[in-house]
Amino acid sequence: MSPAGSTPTGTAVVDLLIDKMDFRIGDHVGQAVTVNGSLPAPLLRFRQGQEIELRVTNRLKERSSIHWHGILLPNEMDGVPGVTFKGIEPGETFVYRFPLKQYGTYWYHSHSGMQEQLGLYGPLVIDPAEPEPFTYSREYVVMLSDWTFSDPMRLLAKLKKQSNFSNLQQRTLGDFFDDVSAQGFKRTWAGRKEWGKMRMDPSDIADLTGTYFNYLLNGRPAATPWMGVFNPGERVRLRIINSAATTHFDVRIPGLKMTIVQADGQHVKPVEVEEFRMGAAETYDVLVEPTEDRAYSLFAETTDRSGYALGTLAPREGMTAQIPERRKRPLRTMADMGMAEMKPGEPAMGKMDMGKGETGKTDMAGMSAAEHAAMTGNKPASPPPGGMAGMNHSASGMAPAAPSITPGMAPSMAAPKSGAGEHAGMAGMSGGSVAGMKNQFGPGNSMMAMSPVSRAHEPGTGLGDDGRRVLVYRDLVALDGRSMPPPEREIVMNVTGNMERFIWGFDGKKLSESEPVALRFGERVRITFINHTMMEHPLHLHGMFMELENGTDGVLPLKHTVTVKPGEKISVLVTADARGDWAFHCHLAYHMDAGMFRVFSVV
Ligand SMILES: [Cu+2]
Repeated sequence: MSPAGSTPTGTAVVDLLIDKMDFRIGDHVGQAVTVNGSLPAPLLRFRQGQEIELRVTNRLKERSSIHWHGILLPNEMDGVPGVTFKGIEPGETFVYRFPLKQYGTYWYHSHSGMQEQLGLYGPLVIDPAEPEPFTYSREYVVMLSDWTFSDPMRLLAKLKKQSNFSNLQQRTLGDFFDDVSAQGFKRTWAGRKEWGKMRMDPSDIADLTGTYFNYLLNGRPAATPWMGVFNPGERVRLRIINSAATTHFDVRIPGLKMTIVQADGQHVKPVEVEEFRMGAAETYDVLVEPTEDRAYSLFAETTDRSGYALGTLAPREGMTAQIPERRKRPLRTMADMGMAEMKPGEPAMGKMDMGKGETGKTDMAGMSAAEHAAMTGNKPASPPPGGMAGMNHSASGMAPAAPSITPGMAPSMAAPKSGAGEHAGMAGMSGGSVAGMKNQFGPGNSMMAMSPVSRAHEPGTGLGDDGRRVLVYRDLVALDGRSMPPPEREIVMNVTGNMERFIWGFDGKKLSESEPVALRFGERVRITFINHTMMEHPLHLHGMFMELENGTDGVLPLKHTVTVKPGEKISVLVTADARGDWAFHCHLAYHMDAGMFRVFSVV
């Protein structure tokens, strides 16, 4: 499959040509950035231990680059303009050469501007030197992405400029709680219709949605889906890669169980699930065994439910499968939004729907006692009385109280496994001091996680409450026999944001305001992420794997991308065994561009 040639020394050589070409969906034609005329870029397939030479020629009118995502390689081969090299000028050829130390499913993409979203992403598969701990008779790469006919840079500008959306959202929430204090809950709630008239941004789930995007599977839209053929009874391996610029997907194949065998290219203890969430840039390899002589839908629903990518697995070409219904738009919970602490028996502001409805307007769901009970596992409280003591956002009202219920927890989130999610939550909505918590991070941040904890046992917002067995990070256990010394020190990285201004960063700072994070060559560090924002951020480290401290008793899974949930505190261990300056960033392209990016300097 790979277009590789080889040199007399056995080095695999591939020529890759970056260019523009038309990309069509239905009657719509846009300009894509392609490699060798293909979107996605062609599959590159090599063997572990092989030396490879990738000669990349840029035929665009602007600078370009290719980064080999998740690959352990010499620093100058990493392909990040401004960090590891200058980038590839128009007309220039850059030769990447490095040995492949690892096995697994990875991918490659541009690290320049928004070229990645416009098509410059492709799969990179490294066959292992050792036999794998599982067998299969057929395999497919499944690449998920989010295509836009808009200019992504203009979308970013719009997100920055249309801050009034989220500005409104923030002021409105503040106003709401002020009103609750002043006139009681009932009257305030009666005014909820007014809320519907206000324009509110769905950015608490996703910055950009199906309105702007077409979701693709192997470059094909849902209307004309990609198809993979199988013989009933065969075991099929799917190498699923989320190469979307800014979209997380929930993946399932109705009628089939999926056995997860690799995460981010590395073997894990097999886990059988019916659905799993993929943060942007993550990969999962799954085995499926379709036994029936029928077609199955490979359904990758966006986490905001605004669309889906679709594929078909079938015994013969031309067969179609039933397409699942999209689920209801998920609701961020109080825990996600900073209202985690409430006293039992009080009427709960159950959950708020901050998304745009089908009408483009906003509604607020939740609030019924029954719903509250469903979410908290508590008995239904008496009918919602007026007043919401404890819900005003003054310092006293929000002061963390004694052990308390968790109003916002969806049942799945309040899963009794460890109860850890009970205290996840944020204070805030505006800068300055909120809920008695001081905003330590300045104008680049607008919320504070009140008592963040690991949510590794939770499937994530809007997932896992319909009876399916869903993968959680806690399930991931590495298969390798690695045993590593404990970390020598801890680095805390606060994941921060100011939605009002569409600033994203760490510790309240954009990349341009930051200093590199210094690591001593060879040292072991624990990096603790505290997410003060209301969004998931898929955090990606270049050059080194992160060992995810997910609470397993087994060997920690290796990840190149760790999706940190809203209000979550979770840590990774890193051995600084690769010299040089390495990029570390949120893999949501719009967040990365807005500043959620750091340089890790290993010297
Ligand atoms: Cu992010």
